[in-house]
Amino acid sequence: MSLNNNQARSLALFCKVVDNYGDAGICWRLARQLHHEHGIAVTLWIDDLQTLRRICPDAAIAADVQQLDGVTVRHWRNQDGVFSTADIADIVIEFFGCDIPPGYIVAMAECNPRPVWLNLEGLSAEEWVEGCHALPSPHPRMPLTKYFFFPGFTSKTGGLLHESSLEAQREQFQSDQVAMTAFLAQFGVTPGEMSSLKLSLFCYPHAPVSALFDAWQFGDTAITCLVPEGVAVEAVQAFLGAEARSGAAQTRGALTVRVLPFVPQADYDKLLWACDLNFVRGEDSFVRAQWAGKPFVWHIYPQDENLHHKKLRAFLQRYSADIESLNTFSLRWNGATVENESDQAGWRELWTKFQADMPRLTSRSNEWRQKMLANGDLTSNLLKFAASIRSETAENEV
Ligand code: TRH
Repeated sequence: MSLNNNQARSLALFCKVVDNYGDAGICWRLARQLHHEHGIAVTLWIDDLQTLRRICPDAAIAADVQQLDGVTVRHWRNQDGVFSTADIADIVIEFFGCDIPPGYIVAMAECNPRPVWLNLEGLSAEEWVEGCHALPSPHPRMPLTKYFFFPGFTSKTGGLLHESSLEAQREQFQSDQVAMTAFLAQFGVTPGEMSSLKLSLFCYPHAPVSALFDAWQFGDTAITCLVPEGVAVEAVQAFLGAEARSGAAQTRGALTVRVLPFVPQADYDKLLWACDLNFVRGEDSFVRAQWAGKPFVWHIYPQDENLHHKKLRAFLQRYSADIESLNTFSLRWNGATVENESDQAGWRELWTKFQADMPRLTSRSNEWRQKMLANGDLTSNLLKFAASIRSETAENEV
């Protein structure tokens, strides 16, 4: 942990939860890392404490201000017009372009030196991201400049969130069969299921889960599919013939489906590490799957006019241009058209090809992880960028 003169000491992170868990999940992860690894005093302003509580069970849902794991968490409601320069952090981040309170911006403009103001954007593998990363956007009226900070997959972007101890924790867990078995056993996974092909499933409701369940059920590989509560509810209920409550399980043919509780964030990593294949979605679980060293399939967050299909293709182009089985499977999983696929293969065929490529996909996952690690982690990259803006500002003021 090192603090030089241009290193910020405080940071405010504003998070509006649009839907689901990713907004809270990413901000909570970033806030903790800023504090634990860089000694920054972090205030997380978040408008939805219920959602935060799903991923961080210690969060109180009725507290205006609370200390959680070293982070000050403030319930962001309508606290406008109540800010003075003393309230302003050295770095101010608006997550996914959420509008921070106008009164806070006015107080930012009155600070000397002014804070570094960043808009932390969503993750995309598209090429334009490199050109937009770190671009300044001067405020139309006030003496303030906001900078765009993009996560990404190349050294010309902000990189991906990755805690410094993650590699060691994963390696230790994955080399400890007893720990992995005990972890899964707490969810009711039996010794027989332990030796089957273990999958975790996290996707949006429109994924063709029932069709894939059919392929697995009538296939010849024993499969255990672990589904957190609330995920793919219709398909899971249809398979179980019962409510998709945590603890429910059913075996039909070669497939066992088991419903897990929605686990705290740190345990979600362990779930990814313990499974042989992970289905992930959105942004944060997608990134965590990339660190897990296991094959994964991404269900991307849907956008208007199928913009997400473009983003999915951009990722696949970077990740697996040469692995057709994964590309076809992923495109079909996301409802995107597959070029050159004359007759639409059924899920049984898609799965057979995918499964045959699993060793190759495992190697790809490990190569990719090394490549991503070489870009540096997002939190350190963000602080380096903020320090460069602070030193520029200081020079201009001399
Ligand atoms: O939940 P998501 O779909 O979240 C988001 C939001 O929809 C957001 O608006 C959108 O912008 C973004 O996706 C792209 O998927 P994501 O990003 O994977 O976030 C899930 C979080 O929940 C992640 O931090 C992991 C965590 N999680 C747990 O802590 N326990 C669990 O059991 C599971 C399944 C997930």
